[in-house]
Amino acid sequence: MPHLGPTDSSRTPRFAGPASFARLPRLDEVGTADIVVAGVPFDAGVSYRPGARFGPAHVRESSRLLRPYHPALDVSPFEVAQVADAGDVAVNPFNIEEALETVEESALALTASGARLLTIGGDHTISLPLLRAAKQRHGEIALLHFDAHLDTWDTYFGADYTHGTPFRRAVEEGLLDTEALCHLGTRGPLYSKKDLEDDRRFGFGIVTAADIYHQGVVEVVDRVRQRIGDRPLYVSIDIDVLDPAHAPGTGTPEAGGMTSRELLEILRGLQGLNLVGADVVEVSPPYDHAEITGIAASHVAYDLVALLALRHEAEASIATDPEGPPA
Ligand SMILES: [Mn+2]
Repeated sequence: MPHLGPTDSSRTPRFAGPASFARLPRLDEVGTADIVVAGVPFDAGVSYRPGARFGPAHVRESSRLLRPYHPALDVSPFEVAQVADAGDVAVNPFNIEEALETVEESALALTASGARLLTIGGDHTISLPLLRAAKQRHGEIALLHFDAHLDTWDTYFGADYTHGTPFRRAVEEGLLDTEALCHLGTRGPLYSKKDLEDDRRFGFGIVTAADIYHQGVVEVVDRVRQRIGDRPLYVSIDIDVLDPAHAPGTGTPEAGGMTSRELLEILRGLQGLNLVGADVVEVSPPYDHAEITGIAASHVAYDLVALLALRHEAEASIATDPEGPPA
């Protein structure tokens, strides 16, 4: 059975009709999918600018121009896998802990069939329940965390669950494989040097935005691949990892970030790794201009879907042919 792909843009113009991600079918139109895209419109965990609750709708609207063939990865992700948009998880905007439970339960339900999940946030708080679900499915998880910030702080105003604390909680809860953790793109001022010491103690390696500039994408990809190996990998992308010139519409912007080209090239370098799930978070449309941030986020999400589809295709071909895919 061929997979149901996006709406045909030669018959229905791209700007017409409802905005699902990449104009893909809804999950209820296809029943089950190999890759599920879901939104989590939640921003009750932010410390500065709000607005990420409108992120999923904005990224979908900004994804109308995505086309079905990915030339850099040589894959038609919507052909090799059934990809579908599951809509938004309805989370409580007034109770963070209840919201986290809802996200975890939804992630488990959406992956019960074996589907891989790409989540569009929402603020970064949501990565914690997504990692809890991923741990239950795959065991301890390797993490590549693209962000201007460490997000391993302890508390804000006494609150444990915020968009600046998810990865400290994740380490404390034993969700992560502490041999295979890396931040990429960090920069900007910290509270004190202790922030870095704590972070190192949790097991994180750091590739700063300056490292990416000085070493270049190829060397960075090489370092990262050695660290991750074939462990089950989760990729979490805070859109503020991009310079504000490439992503103005976000909650806590910092100068001196990577370009969208650098981010996409690093992602393409992850081809073949055992990617089990991913998120793109912190898109805040009220601060966006001309869809700059939305377009960056939609392309980043498309590359993640392509990586998930390639992994799905490789595993499906091993399942049907024990000799494995042709080299
Ligand atoms: Mn973050």
